[in-house]
Amino acid sequence: MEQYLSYSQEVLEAKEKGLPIVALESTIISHGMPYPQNVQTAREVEQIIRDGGAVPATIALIDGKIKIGLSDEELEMFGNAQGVAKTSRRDIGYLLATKKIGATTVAATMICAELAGIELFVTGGIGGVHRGAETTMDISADLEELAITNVAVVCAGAKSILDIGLTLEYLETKGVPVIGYGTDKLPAFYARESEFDVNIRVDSAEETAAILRAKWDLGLRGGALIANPIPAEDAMESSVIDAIIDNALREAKEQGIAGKNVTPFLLGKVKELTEGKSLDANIALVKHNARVGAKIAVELNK
Ligand code: PSU
Ligand code: MN
Repeated sequence: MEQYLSYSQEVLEAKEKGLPIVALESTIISHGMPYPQNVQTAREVEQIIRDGGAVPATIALIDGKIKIGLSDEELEMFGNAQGVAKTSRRDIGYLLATKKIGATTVAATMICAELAGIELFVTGGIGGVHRGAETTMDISADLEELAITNVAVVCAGAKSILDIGLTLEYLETKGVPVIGYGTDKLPAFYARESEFDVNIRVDSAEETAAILRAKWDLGLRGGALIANPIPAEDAMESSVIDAIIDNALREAKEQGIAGKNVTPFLLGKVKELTEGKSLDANIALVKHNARVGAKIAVELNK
């Protein structure tokens, strides 16, 4: 297995010294945000994690290897290059064997983080059960990964391009803890709250780490979702964002967008229709998640 893993110097040293490490995904860079804000955000998020006393490990597939920790040039390439494959669980073997460049989704990043011995992963939003999934069967592989892979994911909840209620039902069925970080309601990404209750509320990193440790000590397989609301000053009005998401969903349907292209299409449309306001919110919430994620990683490492 080790032949497929390639660590950056920073992550290698962190492993040797037993420092807390936080995994980061690369699909958010290649397919979740436009250039150059994607690369700038990726760098700032890494720095926030360092300032929080942990070591960042951005994960991607390059030249037949799973890279754990990217160089500055590699971050730039993922932000700017054409034809970077959006890589989920099903794609990993193919991309490694053909030495193609792959940006890892939440699912693929969890797999690679577990292989590298990293327990905590910070991102913006996860995939979920899409609206209309009762006919399209569009359910993100991220949810199945949370069921089986032992990595906790800090996110800002689920955005309403998804069916939030069905996403929570799916996670409940699969036994995935949904932890509200300082909130009783599942956050809705751009907004601080949805109408749905979380499974557990926590108010500190210590408490979060204790829950994760007890679960894993018992051999209870799978991850956990730690849902951290966007800071109030960066949040968007639910009515505004919901109307825009409805428009984006209609366009996706009209254009017959399907499969792995659905989420990137919707994210791009939402950004266009909010004239970039959604991008500012997205950047702010990812940074906030990095702050919280670093704290939890430090506690988990104690
Ligand atoms: N949600 C976001 N930004 C993102 C994604 C989701 O707000 O960048 C990306 C993540 O990489 C996630 C993936 O794992 O989209 C889910 O894609 P799909 O719905 O096709 O599983
Ligand atoms: Mn899908």
